[in-house]
Amino acid sequence: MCGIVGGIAERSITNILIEGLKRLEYRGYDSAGLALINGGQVLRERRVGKVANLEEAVNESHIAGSLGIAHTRWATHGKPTENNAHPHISGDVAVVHNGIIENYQELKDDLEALGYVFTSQTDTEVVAHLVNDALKNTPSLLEAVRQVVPQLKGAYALGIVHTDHPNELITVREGSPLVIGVGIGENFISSDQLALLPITNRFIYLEEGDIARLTRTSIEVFVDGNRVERPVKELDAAVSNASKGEYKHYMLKEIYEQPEAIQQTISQALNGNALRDDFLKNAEADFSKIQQVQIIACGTSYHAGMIAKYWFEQLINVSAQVEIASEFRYRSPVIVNNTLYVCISQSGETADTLAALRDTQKRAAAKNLDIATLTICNVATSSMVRETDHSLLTLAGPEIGVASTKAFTTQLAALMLLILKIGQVKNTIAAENIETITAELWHTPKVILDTLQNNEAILRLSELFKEKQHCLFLGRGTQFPIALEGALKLKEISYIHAEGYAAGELKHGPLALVDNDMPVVILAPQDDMLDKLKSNMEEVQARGGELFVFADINSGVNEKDRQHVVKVPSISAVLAPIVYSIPVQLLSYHVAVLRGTDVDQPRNLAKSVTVE
Ligand code: HGA
Repeated sequence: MCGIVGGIAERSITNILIEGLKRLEYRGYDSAGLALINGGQVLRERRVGKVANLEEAVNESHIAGSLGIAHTRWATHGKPTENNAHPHISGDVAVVHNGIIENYQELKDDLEALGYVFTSQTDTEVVAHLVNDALKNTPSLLEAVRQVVPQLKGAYALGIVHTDHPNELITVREGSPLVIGVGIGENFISSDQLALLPITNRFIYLEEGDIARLTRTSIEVFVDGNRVERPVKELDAAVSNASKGEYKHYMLKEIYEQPEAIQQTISQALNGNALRDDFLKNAEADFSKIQQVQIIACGTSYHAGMIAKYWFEQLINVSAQVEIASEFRYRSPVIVNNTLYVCISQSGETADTLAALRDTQKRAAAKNLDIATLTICNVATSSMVRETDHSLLTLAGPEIGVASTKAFTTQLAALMLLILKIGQVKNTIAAENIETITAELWHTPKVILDTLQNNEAILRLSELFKEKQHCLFLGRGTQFPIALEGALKLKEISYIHAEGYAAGELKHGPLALVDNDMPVVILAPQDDMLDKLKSNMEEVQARGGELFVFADINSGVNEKDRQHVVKVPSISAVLAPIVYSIPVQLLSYHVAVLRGTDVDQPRNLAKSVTVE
């Protein structure tokens, strides 16, 4: 998604802006630009493609300035061209924008009637012209922005500067993330604090509807024209720890970080083989009341939610539903009393999930319903954490690769902890079952480490995949969502068309696709469904399909003609989905590397999906 960086300082901030944009590259983007205010002029450079292209242009033009805004664009309105790249300028105003102005066409028609000429196809450009126009009525840039904001429909974060206002940077947060980085004699804005970590660890997290005015030495935040105080929070040093180290890609590093990440996640909740007394203590009253659970999530997080549905019902006898947030938010769902709504999102900013949450809260309030909300995410300071009653952090550390790996497996670990806690509060799980599962959770990092030993074997299998056009992933029970996740990973980073299916569904359609050229990946842990799964494998082989099986060492599934087997260390059936995520991640990773794709920043995708 688009990234914004801006700042006002005593020194030239050109390099800070470029460095900030580079740190936002993980979000995915198609073009980049920056504008600096210097000597009563807007100095602007924009380039299609990587931030490196912009950096080259800036190095050539030597533009400098102590006030400026910069942007990485992920196009929603208008192609990824230089003209559509931000910042957009109208007169002496320059604007960067993250989000969508939904009523831009109407506003554009009005502005054109007033004589404003548009040089891009973006929705963003209307903001620049509107601010320019509002400045006819007021000398104050802040006031002009305040007049424009009520005219904008949609979700947006903005950074705005003006040549005649060299001592201020105006920013707006309305539905898209934005933080202020607090410095000494300098202040900054960004859509992700990660961009500003080299300069500060002190942040103000703006709230929806906030407009802020930054000078070199002050930060004023306004809501409806009134000054409000927003606390400055100091960030944990651990958050700043994001570099590739010895690994070729962030994704590979993050795959290998999973044992530690899971250990971190479970350590916050467990004391030996018991849940800590203080774990989700404040949620106990809510948990005792709830009758059912509704999980809302997108993409990989949705797959984590699907697995949790099996677990909720099988382990603690609590009914659970899971739905894709972009559907849930628009289908007028019936909000049910005594339901726990669980949002799952790596960033805690996923636009659809956040909107579904807000819509649920609104509907519940309108009917006076008693519901509880809980977030599972990786960012303690995120909007979702702030806006739900309870939260559970995945403690995976920053995840930079667009294809989620450690965020997914730590979500699974966190969901299991949540389920055990709810079961304990509601007394629907026996104490010895909690003990058994927690003991297995502690053991999971070691099993993942052993599973990672298969890296070379999986690399060899990837060679057989690299020329393929299509692929099927099959699993049963909690391996069905892993099949979906495996297919998603392969699609995302290798661009091979892949489908995940519940293996029992094979004969209801997808079997028609199977031929000599169709690789079929099978997830075969040691569980009650293994024999049924073996029959599904026979069905594939009988039609000439080539099997790639990730199978428990004791499963009795062995190599044979057109059946490749990677043996996975034993793990309890219940936690097997966590472990079987690893081979599908490695397979996708190696296939993508062999195909020469941009593994960490696959085409057309963004890390944290903060627009619809
Ligand atoms: N709508 C704007 C900004 C897009 C954006 O925020 N993407 O994440 C544009 O298309 O330029």
